[in-house]
Amino acid sequence: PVSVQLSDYKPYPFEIEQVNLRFDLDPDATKVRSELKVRRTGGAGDALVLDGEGLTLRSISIDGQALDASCYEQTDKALIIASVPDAFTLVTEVEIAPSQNTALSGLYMSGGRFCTQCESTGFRRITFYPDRPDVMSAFHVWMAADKATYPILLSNGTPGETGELDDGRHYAVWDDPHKKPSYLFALCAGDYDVYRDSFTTMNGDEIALAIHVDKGDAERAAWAMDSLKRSMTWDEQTYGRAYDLGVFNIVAVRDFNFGAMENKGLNVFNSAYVLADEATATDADFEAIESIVAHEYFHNWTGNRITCRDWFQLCLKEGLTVFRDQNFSADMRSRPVQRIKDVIRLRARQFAEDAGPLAHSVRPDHYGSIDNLYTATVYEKGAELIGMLRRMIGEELYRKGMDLYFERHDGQAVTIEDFYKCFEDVTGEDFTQFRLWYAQAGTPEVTVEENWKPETHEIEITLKQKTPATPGQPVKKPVPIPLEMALLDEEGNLAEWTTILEDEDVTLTMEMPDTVTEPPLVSVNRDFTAPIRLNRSLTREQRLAMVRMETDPFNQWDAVQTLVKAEILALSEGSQAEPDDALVTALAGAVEQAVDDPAFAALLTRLPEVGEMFLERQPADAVALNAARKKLQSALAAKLSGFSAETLGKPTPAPFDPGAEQAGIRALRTAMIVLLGVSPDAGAADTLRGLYDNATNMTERLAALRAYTVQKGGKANEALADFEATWKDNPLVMDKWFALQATTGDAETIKTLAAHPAFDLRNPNRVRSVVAAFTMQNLAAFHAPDGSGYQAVEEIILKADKANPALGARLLTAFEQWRILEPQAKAAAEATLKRLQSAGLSSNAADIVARALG
Ligand code: BAL
Ligand code: ZN
Repeated sequence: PVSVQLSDYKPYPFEIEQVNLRFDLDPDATKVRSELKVRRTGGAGDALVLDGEGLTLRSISIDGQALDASCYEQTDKALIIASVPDAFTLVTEVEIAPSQNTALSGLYMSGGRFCTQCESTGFRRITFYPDRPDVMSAFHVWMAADKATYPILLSNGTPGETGELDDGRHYAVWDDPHKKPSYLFALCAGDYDVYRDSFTTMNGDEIALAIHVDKGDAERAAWAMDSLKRSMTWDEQTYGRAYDLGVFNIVAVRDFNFGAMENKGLNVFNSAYVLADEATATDADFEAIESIVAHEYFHNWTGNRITCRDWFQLCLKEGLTVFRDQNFSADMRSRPVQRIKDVIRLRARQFAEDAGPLAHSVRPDHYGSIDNLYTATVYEKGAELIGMLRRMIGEELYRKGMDLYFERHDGQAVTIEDFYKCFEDVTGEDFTQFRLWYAQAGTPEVTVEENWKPETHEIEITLKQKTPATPGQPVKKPVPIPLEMALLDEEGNLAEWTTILEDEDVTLTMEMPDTVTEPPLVSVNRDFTAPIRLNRSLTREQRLAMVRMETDPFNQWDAVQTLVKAEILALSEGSQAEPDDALVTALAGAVEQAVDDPAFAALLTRLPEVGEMFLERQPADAVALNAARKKLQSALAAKLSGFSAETLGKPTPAPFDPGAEQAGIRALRTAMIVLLGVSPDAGAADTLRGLYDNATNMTERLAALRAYTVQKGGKANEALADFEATWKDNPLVMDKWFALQATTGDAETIKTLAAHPAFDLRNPNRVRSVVAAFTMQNLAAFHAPDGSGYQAVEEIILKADKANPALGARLLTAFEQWRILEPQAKAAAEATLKRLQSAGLSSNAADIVARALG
């Protein structure tokens, strides 16, 4: 695709003062009438250019006068009217076919109901419009549909008049008083069950809350509703932001490209992130629902009231809103555990992206396809940058800066520069160098060198930074890196401070009291203050001491991770035949010691995934890493067998509660179940089968089934069939069934799953449950040296891409690491990418493959 450049930005030369939309809904032929009140704000000679794709134009008029075909030009992407007055009303009528829309962008059908997805460029598939975020307007919507099939008609804002029409049709009016860009438009129509509640804001306004779900699913929306109300309270208490409409609607749909979408007053959610109860959802699901409901709700201020000037600024709303939802989750649960989980995700997804051919900066200066910019870098690294900002200026000034941002830019479409200007104004500081974090791709590496001087009781600490080259950015400048640091001995912290590493290197000299005769341990990047990779040449003894002496929970966990990674590498490379017993004993000891914080103890048992090991040493051999990981896990299982029996011997908490306390206990129980899956104990399989049969919640049932499948291999079919028979009518649970097999099986498993009658290429959740589960979480099979893993998914990806380019492109990102693989897998991956490239991909998918091969 042609690259779009940030430097080419020009304001739209017209203001759209009001948008009146009229929808006659029909799955095969929906009529959309759009009336735009337009006023020129740019040059007298500027043509009116409206985006539009796949629209059948039925009529067009200006101020009531039909336009002759010679007055306008229609291309496959736009409607261009060369000469227009300075102020006028444009009316267009178009026809679209939602039932044919498999891209799930624009207006489409899901489960027999109408729904929309307009971010980023879906609105142009509904009507002709300047479909860009800096054109903000007031929307008035009238819609009509068959009443029996579509009894509920929803759009943004507040509901107005409703009534009956001829032929069994009815209509509804919605008005959104807040000006918004087209990407926040939404419309849903169908027959739903509704879970209702209400919320009183800090201003005393009563808000009607409603979650619309499939028939029979209403009670499964209770947790999402609870999460919504807690989010509303949190945003009032933490950011002083109240909700601003009388109604807040959520609609759950099964076919959805994103996790959810923040449309003004009408959030549309992937049903996976709405529906949950103890029988059908795991604790991870409950946690994801809580954070995604919060994320979409928080967008109301960070994204909707203040939006992005252009899509290059996507991180302005996404990074900031992820930062907000992560802090909400930390407040709802355990802050250290949340931090560790956020970092696991960042390292697994964003660090990999930053180190590969798809690396891009948090605010890129060009893109080929906007759909491909919804990345871990924009979201997760974007969130880390806000976290660093807050650490550097402190909570109080951060809040002041945010207050100023909300006050100064309410109702505007702005840039990263506008955002940082608010913080410059409240702090008096200059953030020019800090903004390099937004412009430079790549994960900075910080090398730490220590020099203990026993004569003077001084420790010299040298910190050096270097950001590796990334595609198109061979040379990087130093960025400001805030590092929380401490010096530790057996008694605890000797000193604690924050260093901001601004230059390429700095040497700090710390003088210790005379009583300190041994070199203290240097604790760096506590709480993962900066999204960097640390290079340290510590001995195993020093690292073991770190596990024992660390006072920062993140760094204690990370010290364990570092040791474990070194062990997996040694085992995978054959420099060590068996896991080191001292290490396994220390690890098991750390787990047992953390038993009072079961969620943390569970994290200590979690060994780095194969993908997380890829950055440790290259070329990466997924098969060898997987075998090594399993060996270590098995040794840990043996070491913890007594602890495991004790943990699992206690009854699971009842009655079920999805909150952090019980979830922590279940996390430790499921960690023990995972270990049983690789336990050398002869009775492990039977224990797992018992745990599966007797589980009272999906968290433990699914964990037991998975571990049983790992233990029994192909002999687990009976249990898998039992699960399928029980849950065949629940698509979300069946997604888990597919994913479980895709993550534990091989290429043949993928072929079998793809041939299953319930495999549905049109449903992104189902496709992801097979393909993404396999390519992202089963790397030994995906990167099999004979190329069988690639072959297993190639055809499915091609077919998925034909129907849904956003999905096809996303699935292809799994190939991003191909260059660092061992030679056989590397050659097979390259050949697959080249075959795909010549097979006729969508432009979204072609963009990913071209960059991957680049
Ligand atoms: N805006 C797209 C979905 C999300 O990030 O909330
Ligand atoms: Zn978002």
